[in-house]
Amino acid sequence: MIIVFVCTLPYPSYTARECPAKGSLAVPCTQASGKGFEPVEFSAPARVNLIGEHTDYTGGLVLPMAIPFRSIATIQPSDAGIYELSSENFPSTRTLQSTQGLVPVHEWSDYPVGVLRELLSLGVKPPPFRLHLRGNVPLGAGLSSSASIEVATALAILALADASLSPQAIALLCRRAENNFVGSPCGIMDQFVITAAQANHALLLNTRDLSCELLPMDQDRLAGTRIVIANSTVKHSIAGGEYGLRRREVEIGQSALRARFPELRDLGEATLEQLAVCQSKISPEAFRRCRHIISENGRVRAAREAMLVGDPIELGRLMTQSHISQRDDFECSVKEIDFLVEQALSLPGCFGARLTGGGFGGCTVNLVAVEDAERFAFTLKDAYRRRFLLEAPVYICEAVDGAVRQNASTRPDRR
Ligand code: GAF
Repeated sequence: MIIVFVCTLPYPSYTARECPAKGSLAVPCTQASGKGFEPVEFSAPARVNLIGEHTDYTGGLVLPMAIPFRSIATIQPSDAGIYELSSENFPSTRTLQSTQGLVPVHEWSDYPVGVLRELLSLGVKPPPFRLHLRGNVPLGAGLSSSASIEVATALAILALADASLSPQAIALLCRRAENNFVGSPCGIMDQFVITAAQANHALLLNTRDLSCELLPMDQDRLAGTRIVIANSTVKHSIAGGEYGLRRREVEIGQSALRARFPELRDLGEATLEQLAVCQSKISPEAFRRCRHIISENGRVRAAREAMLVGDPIELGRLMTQSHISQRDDFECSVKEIDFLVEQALSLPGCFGARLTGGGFGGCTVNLVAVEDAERFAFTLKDAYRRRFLLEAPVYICEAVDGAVRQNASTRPDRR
């Protein structure tokens, strides 16, 4: 069976738009600690990155969009005076007698508890609560289930505490929770797009200064394409060692470049010529990792241009180049993912294909002509089953809005 998610929403105008990430996102809840408070729900999407991989921890560019899988956080005050966290996807409930001395216990609840701790450190004081999480984001698939949970949790706790923060501040807070509490060395891409995304747009983010731009997914011939995601079901984890190892290699290369070229703030500004000058100072691995990052930033800039003129051929070509760079230079692909990419590129209507997300498993993202998308999904799944005896769920996605309060009649203020 092909799992297909298609979300059809009206198309906005065909220009890049300023990204309103600095306005207030959380909806204050005035009945927060009073009797009769109805449980409120906050829903955060998953994300897929179109291009710009592993560039978000060295000041580079990323181009993700939000996709219609959701994490939903339901919150209500607790009469018992304790904090209770539960999840539909995991059997254990975590109970906190107080918010003092929170420590990780190395299971799912570290994500919401890490968010709670970061909110407390900003002076947000929620009353005791019951928080329940549910959702359908595939776990360990590189589609950002953890950031989705973090953002939904942050919005829910903010509402209960009658507080609000900008999407940007929420994204930064959730990343701190993941870096400092969960212990996973991720960048800012996932949390940012999950808070700030807008329907029918990809979000171009400069991870150095968090400036961003919304790029239409429906410009000219791009309107005749779909984003198709193929899940290898090979589990990916950024808390695992490989992601951190790659990050350290990149940072070693970045330090060598900055020592030689002090005007460079980070790899996001470096050129391949500057890297060549430093080649003898760094290991061959660090050189290749940095070559991926620097060339990938160039591909993201070119992808922006391709999107603005609605050129799926050029956008697809850049995506495929990105995959080759991840496979050969960054060495974060696996055989199942390479197979999915090779098969995809041999199928009618496919403009480009690549590994998306942290790597070492997870999903591919493909740009496919709309009239070929269903057949593409079917054929790709079939080829994967024959080769690996595994089912690869395939999702046909449109870009959706970032996190929202779900059961309110009004949308969060995004100005
Ligand atoms: C994971 C991380 F969480 C992101 O920050 C990013 O580095 C990505 O891998 C690779 O581009 O999703």
